[in-house]
Amino acid sequence: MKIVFATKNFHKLREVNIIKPTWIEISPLPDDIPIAPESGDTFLENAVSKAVFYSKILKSSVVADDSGLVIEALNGFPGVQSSRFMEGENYGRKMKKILMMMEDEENRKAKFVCVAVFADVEKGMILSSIGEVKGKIAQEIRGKGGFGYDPIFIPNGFEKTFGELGEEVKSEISHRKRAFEKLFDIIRKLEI
Ligand code: ITT
Repeated sequence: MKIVFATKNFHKLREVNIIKPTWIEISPLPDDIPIAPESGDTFLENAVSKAVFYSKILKSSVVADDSGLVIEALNGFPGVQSSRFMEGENYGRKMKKILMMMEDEENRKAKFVCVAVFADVEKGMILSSIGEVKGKIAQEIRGKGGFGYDPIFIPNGFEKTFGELGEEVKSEISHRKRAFEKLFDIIRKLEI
């Protein structure tokens, strides 16, 4: 089955290509396509918005992902704002800022959340699935692997950050793996 992964983030595309089962063929968005609106307050609203927007334009089956880092002591921040927080700045600066905000904080609990959505406007279908990985915020930036906030996130059961653990471990336990595994399973069972 052919599905377009509606993302402008090539790291996500790479990760989903590792996660996906062999019966699914993922293709990227064409380069010259407009950017979908992302004005919702929730991961679900934004993921649905992206998937429906691109399925309508491309007239095909599309998956999209809206995801982010949710920090308990910061009331869920940066959450759905993960990408837009300090927009234009690099992730080194964004992570430093988060570590400063967490400086005297003993509660370092955090999780990565991913909502994966399948949409096919012509078939009138939307399916969604959520995946989470719980962990904590490190005391400093560690590792060069992954992307985004990976170098400050330590998943439960490990001492290293996602930035240090590398894509083999991340692709087994990540929020994205959990969300897309369930989503692909539903798609298979429904025989779309
Ligand atoms: P698309 O909307 O085009 O898919 P995006 O990067 O803007 O790309 P989001 O709006 O879903 O995607 O924002 C997700 C942000 O959350 C992402 O840019 C990272 O900052 C963070 N994030 C999500 N998943 C992550 C992961 O696996 N590792 C590190 N950071 C992650």
